[in-house]
Amino acid sequence: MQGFQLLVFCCIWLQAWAAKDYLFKNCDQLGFCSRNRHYRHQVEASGSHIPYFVDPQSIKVEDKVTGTILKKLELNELIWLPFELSLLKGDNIRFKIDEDRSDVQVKGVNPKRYDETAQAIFDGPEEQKIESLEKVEVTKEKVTVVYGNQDQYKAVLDLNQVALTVYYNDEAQVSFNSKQLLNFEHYRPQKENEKHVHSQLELTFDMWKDSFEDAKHDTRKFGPESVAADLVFNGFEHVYGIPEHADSLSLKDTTETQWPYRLYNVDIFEYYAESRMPMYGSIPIMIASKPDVSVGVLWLNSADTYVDVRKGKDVTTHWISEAGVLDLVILIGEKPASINNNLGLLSGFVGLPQLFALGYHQCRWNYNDEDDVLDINKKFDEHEIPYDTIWLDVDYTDKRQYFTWEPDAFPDPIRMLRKLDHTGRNLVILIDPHLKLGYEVSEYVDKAGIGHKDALNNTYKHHCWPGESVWIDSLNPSAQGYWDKLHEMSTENKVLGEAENIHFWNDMSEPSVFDGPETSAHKDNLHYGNWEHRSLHNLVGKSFHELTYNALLKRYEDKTRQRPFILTRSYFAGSQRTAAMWTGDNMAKWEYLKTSIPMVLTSNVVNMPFAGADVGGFFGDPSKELLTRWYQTGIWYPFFRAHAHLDSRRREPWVPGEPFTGHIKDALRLRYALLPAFYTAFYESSTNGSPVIRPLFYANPENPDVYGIDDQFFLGNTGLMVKPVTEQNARSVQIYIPDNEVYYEYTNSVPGKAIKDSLGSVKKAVSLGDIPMYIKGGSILPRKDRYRRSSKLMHNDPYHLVVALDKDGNAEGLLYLDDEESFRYRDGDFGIAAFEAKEDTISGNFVSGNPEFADQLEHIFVEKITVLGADDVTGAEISQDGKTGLASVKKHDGYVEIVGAKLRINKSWSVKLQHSSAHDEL
Ligand code: NBV
Repeated sequence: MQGFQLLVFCCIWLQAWAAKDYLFKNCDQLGFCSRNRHYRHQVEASGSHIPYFVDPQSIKVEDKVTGTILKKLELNELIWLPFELSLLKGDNIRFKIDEDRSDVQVKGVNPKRYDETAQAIFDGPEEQKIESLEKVEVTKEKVTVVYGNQDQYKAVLDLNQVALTVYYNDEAQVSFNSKQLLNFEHYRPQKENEKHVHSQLELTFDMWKDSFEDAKHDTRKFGPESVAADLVFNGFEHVYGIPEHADSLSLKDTTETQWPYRLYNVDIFEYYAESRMPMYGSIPIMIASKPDVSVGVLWLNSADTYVDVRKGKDVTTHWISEAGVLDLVILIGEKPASINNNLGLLSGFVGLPQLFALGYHQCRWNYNDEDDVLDINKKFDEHEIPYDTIWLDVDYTDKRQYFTWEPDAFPDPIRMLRKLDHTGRNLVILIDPHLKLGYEVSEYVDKAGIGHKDALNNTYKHHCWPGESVWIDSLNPSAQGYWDKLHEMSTENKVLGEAENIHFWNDMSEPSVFDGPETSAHKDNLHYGNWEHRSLHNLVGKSFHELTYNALLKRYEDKTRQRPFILTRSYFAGSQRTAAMWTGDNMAKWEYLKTSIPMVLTSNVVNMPFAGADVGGFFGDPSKELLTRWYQTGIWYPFFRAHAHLDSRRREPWVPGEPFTGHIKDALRLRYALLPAFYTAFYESSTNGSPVIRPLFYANPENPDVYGIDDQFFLGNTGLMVKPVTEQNARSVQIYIPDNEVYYEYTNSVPGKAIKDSLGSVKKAVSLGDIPMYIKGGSILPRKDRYRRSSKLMHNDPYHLVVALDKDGNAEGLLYLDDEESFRYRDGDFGIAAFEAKEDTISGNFVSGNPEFADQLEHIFVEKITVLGADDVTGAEISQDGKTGLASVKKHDGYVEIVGAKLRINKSWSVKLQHSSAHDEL
């Protein structure tokens, strides 16, 4: 479909989708959600609940505690639910409840409850995550488990209530089922349903069918099978996480609304800027923090899930999943960052991206042909604007058949790639999981039986972009070999050839099915292992980008060993290991610019830091002011890409003209100057999970006023605090200074004075060119200031250190270095430069995993040091390699610049500051 035809199709499609709420089920419309909410209301009103208790005789203590929970039905019949209480790496406690379904048989479907979500989330074999429990005490009433190197943790399972309370330093922090909302809908034959239901407490709504319009053919072979429970965060005022939602960072009270936070990956068309409706990805992780304790909950379930949040003196949450086992991990630590570290020990940390992936990405739907691509590429240079990657959306393909090129528009893609490479640039192309019927790739998938299957086990055929399509089942191990072949690096591969600068965008992988219920796959579809789609829906997108990732590892194996770059729209917990995400189809409106910040922060606090939003807004045409402000905000997204819908006008940085283009160019150059800081923040995140951009409560958990702030943040550990302008016609902004440390003005990275009487809110006047920035005393920020066409060309450029002295004249900072593209850093080819300012001396120390790698950095220097808070400095004495010398000092109001020094990054060096008085004495 081309040109006019495409336009007509899109208009019809747009109209059809204009009002879309009716397409998505709210809690009242979903059997499992409304049944559990009803149950909660009944429990709260009557004080009674379905009896669940642990059979004390069943308890066994080995590496973990195992036993049986008994659920008592109205007629006193008992249902047996095996449970496990175990300790996982990082002092994380896990509680899992399953159901013995060995007697259940449903033709063609795996009868077990799906229990492979944990393995999909964990970054290694599940067994290797388990630590042996050592201090366990069992009485008739309870099981007590003490753990942690100082016995600082205690988990107590009350056997009569099946309530689990986790203590830290003797204070109860998180409780499971203390409100008695545990509800485990066990298997029962439909005709016996009545005797399985507590008539006073339970609703039978949609147990055996789905009455929602486009889901009414759902076969629901197992009937009701939801799992639900309450989790109380004791003494916490705010909770965060459970993306993806277009909402505030601190989660809202949902108990009186139709929309608890819903986790169900869908292609949500024209989403609202503020909503608890489901979106493209989901990460079932919630975190909370108070001055001396932070906690987290990881809900190991990939089915359709709702979370109700009630805020009060504690935060009470009610988690409800449609199917699967009830499985969760409770994490506790002192600081919010310790929760990120503990999560990472289970699900892995963000994969360290190639440096180019942190540069600027230029995308639109579509760049039309090779000339268009090369023209855009050239214009960046003409305007002296740095950029790294140009993107091709769906229409680069021949009739939307992935793994083909439109032959007239892209007659020689390898030639085009070579030309891009010549300027250090890359290309990203889109590959989706739906494969148009009637061409080689879809035919292979169909015949080999590696596609999604419908409820009758036939290849699933439905509609998406290209028309009728099949979907590759990325959960089927046999799909990998075929995907590897399609991505192979070889001259025989006519599509991708041996190009080294081509990367991938996996879109529509929720999966998006135009004629499917809620725009997605039918819940009774089958995947490899005969698992119903309903139980694993939320991890399908992750399995798809992992399929691509594994194929790319093989593609690069012999030649470049480069780290794959993949952007995915759909994701799940664990996606951080192999892909970046973006927030999908936003709109060119101010409220979407604003909401992008809490959305990206939320992703960061749940260990998925490589996140961004379409700069400029996907649908519509931004005003020049909005576009400028969006670039000034977008440079802080860890993943920084501009993108636009097919119908929107061209809006590359030079299009709006002056003064807008100038401001956009300044913002882009600032992002490039800060690449060393971003790269170091990613390195840190890849080793300890700390967010790349982080909310204020990470640095100041002691200050209760920072917990609700989500329009201001820090970049990694750099001390750089930013408040992008997101209001139309803004003349001023309110900045919140979170503590009594000294903060220096650093707007647009122009050094300035310390803010007086810092703590609290300060008003700052802004103009269109301003990006309000501050740097906290005690920090050292590494930058590279030379303009280059792309990040690749900056590799050997010198550094500029910005030293912001704290009240005592001290500061510290880090810089991570490696080849910026390959996995060789894992063999020791990396270095860390640690910088310090103390007692009037600034110093650098370098450690490397490999002396040969260190030697390769021989020609990389620190050429400039800016010192904020030291305006009386008059001289600087340099020591390096046993030699000393003097550097020039330029004095400014409030800061000094030390220039002309060539300090080797791979060696130790120091710069002694001389003050006017000291100078006089000399
Ligand atoms: O491939 C076209 C678009 C893409 O530009 C966008 O970024 C994705 O989120 N894609 C969705 C398909 C549907 C667009 C209405």
